[in-house]
Amino acid sequence: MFTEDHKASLKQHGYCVIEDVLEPLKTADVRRCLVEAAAESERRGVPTYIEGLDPNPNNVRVFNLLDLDPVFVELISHPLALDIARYLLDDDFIISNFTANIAKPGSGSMLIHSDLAAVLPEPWHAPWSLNVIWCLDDVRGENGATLFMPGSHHYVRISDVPTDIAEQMVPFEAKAGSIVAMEGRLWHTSGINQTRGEERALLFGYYSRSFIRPQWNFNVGLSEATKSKLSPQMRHWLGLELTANVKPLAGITE
Ligand SMILES: O=C(O)CCC(=O)C(=O)O
Repeated sequence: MFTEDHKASLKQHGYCVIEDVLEPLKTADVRRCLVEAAAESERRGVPTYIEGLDPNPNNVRVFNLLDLDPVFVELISHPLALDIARYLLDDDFIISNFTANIAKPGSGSMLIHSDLAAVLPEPWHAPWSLNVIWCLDDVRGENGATLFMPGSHHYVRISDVPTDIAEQMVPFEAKAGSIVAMEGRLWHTSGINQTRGEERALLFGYYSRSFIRPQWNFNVGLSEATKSKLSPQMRHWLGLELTANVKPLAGITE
């Protein structure tokens, strides 16, 4: 449940942790689907390691999740995720992307960034985007938990980012089955997985206000088979209709 405390934390800290969203069996099932999705992505020729994004291949990236298994369509439209999106972004949001990052032992940190800065030039005056992070494993500092900079959701410009930000970052802690909701302005990076045998699998459901260009072109990424199973509302959120990510004008029906 998305409580007043979660809302207050999002406002004050730029994130909140909501526990026990997925039951253990469901979490394990989604994780199994993710491992299969990573293999299927490779089979389709979409690599799971991107040079320049991560320092080495121990970060396994899975793009285009929505076309790889229906369970990911279920999660991106999970009522709780939608509640958070509506609260932070108003009713006027779109689905910008849905990806995964499995940090295996030996994985390193990517560039420190904010997700809003990745899609919108400064100044950043409002929380115009949101990442709903699905934790498929227990997440803690040692296994590469996402590191964030406390208070950084108040940075308006690049010049507000301290030069020693890397030394001040702290890890999210959350149990498998939790959601970490992180507003788009919070500066963060992936942690270093220092364990010997523990993987850290996270899904990143990215939502933004509709005036921002989505990160992923679902028109190209989704097969006709996947598209045919989507509701009109999902088609709108994914920009599959004529008006793409533009809020439909009164009088124009999609
Ligand atoms: O994997 C993580 O902990 C963070 C990933 C991330 O920030 C990104 O992919 O933009």
